Amino acid sequence: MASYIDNWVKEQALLTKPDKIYWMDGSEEEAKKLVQIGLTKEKIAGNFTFLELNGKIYPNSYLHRSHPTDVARTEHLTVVCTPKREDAGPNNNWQEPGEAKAKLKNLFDGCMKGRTMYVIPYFLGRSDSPYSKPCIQLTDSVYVAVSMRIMTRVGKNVVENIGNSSSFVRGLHSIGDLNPERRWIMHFPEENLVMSIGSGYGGNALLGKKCFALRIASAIGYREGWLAEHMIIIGVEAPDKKITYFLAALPSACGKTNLAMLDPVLKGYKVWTLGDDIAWINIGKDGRLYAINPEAGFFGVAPGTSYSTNPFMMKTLKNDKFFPTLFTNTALDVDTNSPWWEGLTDERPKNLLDWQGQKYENAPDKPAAHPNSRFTTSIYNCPTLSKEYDNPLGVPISGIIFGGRRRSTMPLVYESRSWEHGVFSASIMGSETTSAALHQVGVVRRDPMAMLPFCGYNMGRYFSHWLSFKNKVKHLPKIFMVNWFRKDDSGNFIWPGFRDNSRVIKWMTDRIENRSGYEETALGLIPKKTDIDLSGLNFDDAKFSKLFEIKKDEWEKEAEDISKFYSTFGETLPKELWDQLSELKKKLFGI
Ligand code: OXD
Ligand code: MN
Repeated sequence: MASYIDNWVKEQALLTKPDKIYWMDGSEEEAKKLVQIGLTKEKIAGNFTFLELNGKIYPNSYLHRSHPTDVARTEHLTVVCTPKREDAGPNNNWQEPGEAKAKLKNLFDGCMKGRTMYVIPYFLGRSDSPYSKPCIQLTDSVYVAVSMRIMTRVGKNVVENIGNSSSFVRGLHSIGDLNPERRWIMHFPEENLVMSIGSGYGGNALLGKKCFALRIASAIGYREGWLAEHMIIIGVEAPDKKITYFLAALPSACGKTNLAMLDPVLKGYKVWTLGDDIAWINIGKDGRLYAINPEAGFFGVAPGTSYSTNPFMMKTLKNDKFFPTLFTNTALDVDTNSPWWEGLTDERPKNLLDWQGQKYENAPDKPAAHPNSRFTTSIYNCPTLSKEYDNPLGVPISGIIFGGRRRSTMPLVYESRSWEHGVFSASIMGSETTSAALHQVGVVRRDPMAMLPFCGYNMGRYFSHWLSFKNKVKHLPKIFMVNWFRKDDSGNFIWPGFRDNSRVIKWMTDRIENRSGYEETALGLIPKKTDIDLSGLNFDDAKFSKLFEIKKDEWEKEAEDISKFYSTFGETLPKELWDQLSELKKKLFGI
């Protein structure tokens, strides 16, 4: 009898009508063959999928230029399909599953004619982890197939693991005709199914990432009692060699990857990397929270990455342990045949092609690399990879950091007073938007837990789920809020950020160990100037206070905005959060 996998693949092939079907085994040899196909056969928007880069500078690296209208996640075309609208919640676009499938069937019908269908069996998490999930993605893009090998654990063992079970996550993807008019990223959480058509962009097309590891997995986690979060995982080693594990949630393009590979300025401190985007969090046998990174690679934003902002990422990109590394929509330095992006070097190379392959003419408002240009590289290339990365049980979490990009209103750091207060603080997060998704850049939008675009079910219920851990976890982590991006009245960043963020993290580890002081504010506990190591920095009392200033007029607006946001969830928003908001208002305004 044919297995569920065979049957499902056959059904999708009957619908999409590819010329060939190819089952991936995840080997390096195979990856080389697929890259060769991208170099010489398969094209995107008229160009070969891959262009070989200078291996002496960036070994095993290839440049990919996407269709010019396909450069970021398209949240307005991303839909959660549940029988009841309320199950998707106001945080998601919604469509009834039957209607959605009827529309998609038309679009998928014959869409792979003349193309190869790649069958990608992959694990999110290690195959020997009790927390991992087996998945199958189908795609007609060799770029997606190669990217999935980097980002997940692709292998024949997945098919063996699934065997005759029907329990695997299904992802059907086609680039279609790349027309945004015929582009949809549709999720069916009740069937563990994703159908995505019309885009080859990472967040829309590598279904193991945002679609499955966050949207579908968050819905599974809600049903099964765990959390799928938009979080990095790091181990912070102190001079006494003790390692404290943290999770950190920041919205897209707010420096998460830099934080995941931080090179601390403080002597004796080290950061070990376990993940830069997604964490799956379970309650371990000892009653603590444990996190694994379901992914196996980095899909990071290139602009701004350099030897000064993130030396370990630069080393990762030049490491050739794992084949291959991809660059997408960066510029090309013609003289060295290597990728280039704004911020990589102080001086722009003379002879540049822009991200679309055109000769770059210097224009201040037109960057050479796309602002959302990316690199895709294996986590095993990372020199700061934690020894615990391959621990199937994950690492025990002592602190959770939430933060956003705010030029005002939010202090550099505060610690929450309790689990409920921490969940509340994370639920009111806001951040200025960036270019990781297509929308107006630089406006504040509420982005609870940095999950607004990624929570695959009603966020009101998601907040209740978070609150419920209070009674299920024996040693709850401390929750901290950060904002590295506060500006002074002249528009300059007050805090230096980057490597100096380690000073704030040191305060957090000291708070976890109960060896550091704090001061109470309306928002939560903040460090006094003497509680935080500012050695070597020029911070007088006035400048330090600016980092923590709570301005009533800003908070009046903020509280109103939060109330409006909360109201959109109606009955599903837990009462505890409204209570927390009232309490905050009382503390801030005395009412
Ligand atoms: C990402 C994102 O690509 O959050 O990681 O947009
Ligand atoms: Mn992300």
